[in-house]
Amino acid sequence: MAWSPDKTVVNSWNEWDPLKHVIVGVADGTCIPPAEPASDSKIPADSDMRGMHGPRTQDTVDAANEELDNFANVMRKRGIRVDRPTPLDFNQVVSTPDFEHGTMFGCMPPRDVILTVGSEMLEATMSYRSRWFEYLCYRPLLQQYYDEDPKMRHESAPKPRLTAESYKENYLSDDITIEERLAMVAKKDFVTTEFEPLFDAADVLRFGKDLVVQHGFTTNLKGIDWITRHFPNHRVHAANFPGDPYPIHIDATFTPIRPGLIINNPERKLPDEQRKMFHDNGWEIVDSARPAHNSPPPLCYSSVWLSMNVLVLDPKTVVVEESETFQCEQFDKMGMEVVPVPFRKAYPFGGALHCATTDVYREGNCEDYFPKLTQAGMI
Ligand code: DAV
Repeated sequence: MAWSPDKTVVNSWNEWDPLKHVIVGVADGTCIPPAEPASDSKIPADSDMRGMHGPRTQDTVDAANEELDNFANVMRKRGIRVDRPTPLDFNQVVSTPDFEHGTMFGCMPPRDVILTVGSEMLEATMSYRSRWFEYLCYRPLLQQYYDEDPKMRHESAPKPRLTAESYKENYLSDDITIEERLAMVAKKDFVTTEFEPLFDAADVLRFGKDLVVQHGFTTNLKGIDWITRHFPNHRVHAANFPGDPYPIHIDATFTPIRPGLIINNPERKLPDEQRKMFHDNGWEIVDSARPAHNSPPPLCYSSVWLSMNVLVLDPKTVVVEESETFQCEQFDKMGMEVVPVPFRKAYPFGGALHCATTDVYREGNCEDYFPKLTQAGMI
């Protein structure tokens, strides 16, 4: 049966099949939360984010919303249904029986929170105290999809306690060198402990029957184990990118473009031994183009590699930030139609085009793109 925009169907198995229905975040009320155990190790010591907290200024919110609205409209003009979350008052204390934290964050990056696998939309545990209640912004939409699509599965991963037991004490001091930091990351020594399952949805990439999950600052091994048990019909693979000093989310590091083709951040290469699964099954992993900028915009959590945080609309079409000329050029040479949109003013609110979206419906079914693979696990 053909998909139509008036009928809600939740279905998305990968990162590239033709996109028909998507959620795009909003910037309203976004706060910079105060420091917490999970965040300090992820913000470089020389970042302008250090010591900052509180609501972002209205002029920056308006500028980000203008770019988010334009992005949504570009997709609507292409026939894609776009829904938006409902922001909360983020400038309020987050309080559970286990902890209290100064403010919430925002709801610009739905990709971090909601993982769509087939007909299921799963609320991730998250790993920051400030983001504990962020799923509430998506509840109106998820409840609507649940009511409208009898096959939709609305799931929520166990909410973590996020007490001191979930974080290593004094994990990093600011005076360690970048080499020391890289050595720790290469040893998979991350800020979170293995006390309880933790994962952000943006650490997961969907390849049909296979899910590739980054083990890093925002997802621990227990989180990957939880995902593995939760999706018994999938093969779940843990991946690491040792060159990344701040391994938070996989989507500025490893970006599948279409079956058989992935761009990989040249500073965060997938180690040789983890490439086997791709090479054995005819996948090509190419270095992504360099970012066009030397630094992220002011008060931005992410690195310049948001250049490769693109949204694939179908295997021949990709939305790219318009000033990322090298990335646009690389896709152009690959024979893709490049849809440029301005987005740098939205970056500080939670990332780029992949971060700012989450799939509701892509055409296609659950395929096996790695037929020679016999076993899941560490790739
Ligand atoms: O390179 O800063 C950003 C990922 C956002 N979801 C980076 C990772």
